[in-house]
Amino acid sequence: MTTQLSHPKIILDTDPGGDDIFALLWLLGFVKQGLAELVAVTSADGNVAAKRTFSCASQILNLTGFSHIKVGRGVPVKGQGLEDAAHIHGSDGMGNLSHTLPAATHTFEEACYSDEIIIDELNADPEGITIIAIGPLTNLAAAETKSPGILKKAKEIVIMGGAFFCPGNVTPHAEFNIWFNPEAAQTVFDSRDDIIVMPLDVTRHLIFTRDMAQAVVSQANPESKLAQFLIALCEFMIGTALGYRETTGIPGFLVHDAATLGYLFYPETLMLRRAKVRVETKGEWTQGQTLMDSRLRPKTEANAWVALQVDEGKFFTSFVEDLKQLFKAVVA
Ligand SMILES: [Ca+2]
Repeated sequence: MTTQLSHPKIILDTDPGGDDIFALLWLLGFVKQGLAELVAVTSADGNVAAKRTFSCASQILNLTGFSHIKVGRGVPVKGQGLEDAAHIHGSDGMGNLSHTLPAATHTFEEACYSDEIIIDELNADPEGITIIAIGPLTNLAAAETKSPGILKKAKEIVIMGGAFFCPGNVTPHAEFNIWFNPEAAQTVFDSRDDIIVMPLDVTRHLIFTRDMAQAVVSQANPESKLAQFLIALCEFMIGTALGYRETTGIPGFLVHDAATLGYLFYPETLMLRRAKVRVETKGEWTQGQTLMDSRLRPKTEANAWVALQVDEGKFFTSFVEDLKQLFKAVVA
């Protein structure tokens, strides 16, 4: 495990998604403060279809003054036909709010595929780039399949995915990102021995509330599109989270994907366990389940560090304060 406390160069692989948007905004806040560099956003098929996640990423970059950052188009998932998560995130992945924002400036049809961007960037800067993957792992697996060994060239790979000692969120046993493409997830876990994992075990404690949203926009121009968007997206996500009883009745929603950035910038908020992670790719009832051996025996061939505890108070103190800085700086 390499802890990066200064200026990481990041590829964000994402399937926006309400919580993806919060993670992207947090990351852009670090970039704005000169604490990180965003090399590319590689969009992925997942919460909604690839074309929508692409334009969502483009719209958020455009809104925040980062339209120069390249966006990759998601690699199609084999055997498509899985249920997406539009019922949680809205049919546009943005709480049905995409029409309130400036249009996308990147063109899906002309964009490079996400796996090509990952391969090219890792080859151009071996050991220099951290991949934050907060969607199904289709793009990363496609890169590894096309160019075996390529994922080892990343400085670090941090993913949001899996559920180890708690229920899943898409089936009783599986978390959405892993369940959506279990073979891809297994490919990524096989690619190196130090994958950093933020599973539901920690992200189910990360409840973002209305009060936090109000704090984030408190010093921003209240008329700005960004401030209004954040408040409206928060309301939409709270509505669906309560409907699905994800927050045990607390009016808030889970910012699963933001856990990855918590790890990178505030590692003291998390406790990680060394583990051999396996993905169920053949289960009748357990497809996409993530497993680790918890027996008190010597472990061999560990492939991951899995977060199992989070100090959510400390986590949100930093999350809200950093977002405030971004919202103060962006006037759009
Ligand atoms: Ca996501």
